[in-house]
Amino acid sequence: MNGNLTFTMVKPAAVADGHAAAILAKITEGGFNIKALKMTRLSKEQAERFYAIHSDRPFFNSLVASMTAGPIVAALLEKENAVEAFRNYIGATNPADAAEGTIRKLYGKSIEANAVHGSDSDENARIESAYFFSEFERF
Ligand code: FUP
Repeated sequence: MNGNLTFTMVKPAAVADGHAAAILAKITEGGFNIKALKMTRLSKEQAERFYAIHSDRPFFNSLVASMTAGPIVAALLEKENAVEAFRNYIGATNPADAAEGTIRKLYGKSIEANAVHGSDSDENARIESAYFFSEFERF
């Protein structure tokens, strides 16, 4: 059975462009309940660990630089079948390919500055949210 939690980050470019509040509003309009929320900034080490699966890819250094360029907004989200529902809601990785009305289509600027992260599995949702939130910060 699929879980009911997923993890998201509003990425630095979208925060810098002033879209954090609009993106959070869109997330709640989509029926995702915010269980934890934090504005923070990733260190280089944190970003490298977060995207470690991509460490051999040519875009890795650029991705880490973009993810550490400014503050992010991290959130733990709840909805039935949360991981799949949220990935559908944000749209394709490349905003150019994302469906109309999705968060990445609305607020993404490039494949790297694609507005938001969304966990790709229940296990990663647990691991990623644990990076940012203690059990006392989840409501
Ligand atoms: P997603 O699960 O949709 O976030 O996409 P991926 O796990 O495939 O990509 C992880 C991150 O790498 C995304 F933020 C986008 C970025 N990326 C690039 O910057 N260049 C690429 O060619 C592919 C992905």
